Amino acid sequence: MSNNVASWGSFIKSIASYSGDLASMTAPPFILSPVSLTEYPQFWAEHPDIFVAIAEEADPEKRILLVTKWFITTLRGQYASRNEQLGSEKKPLNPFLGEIFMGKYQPAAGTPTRDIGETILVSEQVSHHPPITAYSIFNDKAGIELQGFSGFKASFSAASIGVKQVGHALVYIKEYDEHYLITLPVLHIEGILSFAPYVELEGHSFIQSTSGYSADLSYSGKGYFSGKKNSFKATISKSAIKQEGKPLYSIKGQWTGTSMVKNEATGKEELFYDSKSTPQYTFSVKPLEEQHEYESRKAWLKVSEAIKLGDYDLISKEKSKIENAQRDLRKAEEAGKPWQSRFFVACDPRVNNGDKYVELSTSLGNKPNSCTNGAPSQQNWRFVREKYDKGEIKA
Ligand code: 0T9
Repeated sequence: MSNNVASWGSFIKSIASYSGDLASMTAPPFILSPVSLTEYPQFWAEHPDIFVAIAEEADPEKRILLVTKWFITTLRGQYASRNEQLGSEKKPLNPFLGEIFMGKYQPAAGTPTRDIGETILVSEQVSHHPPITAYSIFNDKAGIELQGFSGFKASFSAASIGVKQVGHALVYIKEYDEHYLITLPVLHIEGILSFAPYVELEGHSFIQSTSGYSADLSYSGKGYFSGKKNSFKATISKSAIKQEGKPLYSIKGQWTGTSMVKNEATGKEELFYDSKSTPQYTFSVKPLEEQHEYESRKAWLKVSEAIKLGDYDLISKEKSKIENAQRDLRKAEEAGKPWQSRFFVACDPRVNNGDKYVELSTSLGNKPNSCTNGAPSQQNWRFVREKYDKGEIKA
């Protein structure tokens, strides 16, 4: 541990004097995770049954409630799972350009579940500087699709790291030809001085639907409105823009615990979501020998093993191999064709990101999934389903 403490100290110092790319920063081995950031989109559908239930609901007012509930179910995995399972937040592997992670959600063995068909995840690193991961999760049986992209910008203060997320997520429901735009909350990392970093959410995020309904979510941690960590409040309203007057529903609780929903018209209150209710699904990827060399777990295998051994020299050695191969690829591309995403296209951003309201109908047009107008842009990515269907690499 004394070694760790020493390297943690210099790590903290390097954070304080930091100017550059957090993802590529060197951290002491005990804080390194053997998991790449391309894997993180899997948290978007840890509960595929709750995800597909959105498309099965005929009433748009209930659908916005279901979208909000599903969104809340994704937070624990995204932001608290490292802390809960490993004792602290961990620094993920910084994905290389073109890295892929894909798989399927399966009912856990022995759990009686209804047949919801296949839910598939396709995730790809579409940019290395800055790091951006694009993803899609779809279930054809239910006719529902999620797509989005994710990057982040970090800032530093004495005792914490602030992280502003870049990107957004879009849900599409085929039967109702309906879109939901989801913005991502700001987060910060606490516990740095006590060697146990963990994530807390702050500020607002929004869900806005072409049906006209919207949700306004706000987050706080210990010492704020509820005094409990991982707290949130949400209001659901019928208007798309800034919510005025009384909301239809209000929700409050902890995204790592339970939350309650109140019908503002009747005053009736009931359980909204209990995150500790047994997870029924597991995420599964193909066996390593069937994976493409760009698939995350295969590509990072040796680095991951070195991290698990805590062998710093081996970690650097194996990481360098990947980095050098990438450098050679980029060099070769300078002369010829630039690298192109396998499953996504860069396109003109028509969505404002950040914690502000976005008029979905005007900013996205009628076809948020089409990517026809505007020049390619690194700031917005769209999933191209045909590229997956016609491609060789399958989940
Ligand atoms: C998208 C999510 C994102 C990725 C992570 C900031 C962070 C990398 C990005 C934003 C997911 O949908 C949600 C959750 C957690 C975010 C990570 C938390 C974190 O600390 C890392 C950064 C790069 C670090 O690893 C910094 C080192 C830290 C563990 C020690 C101080």
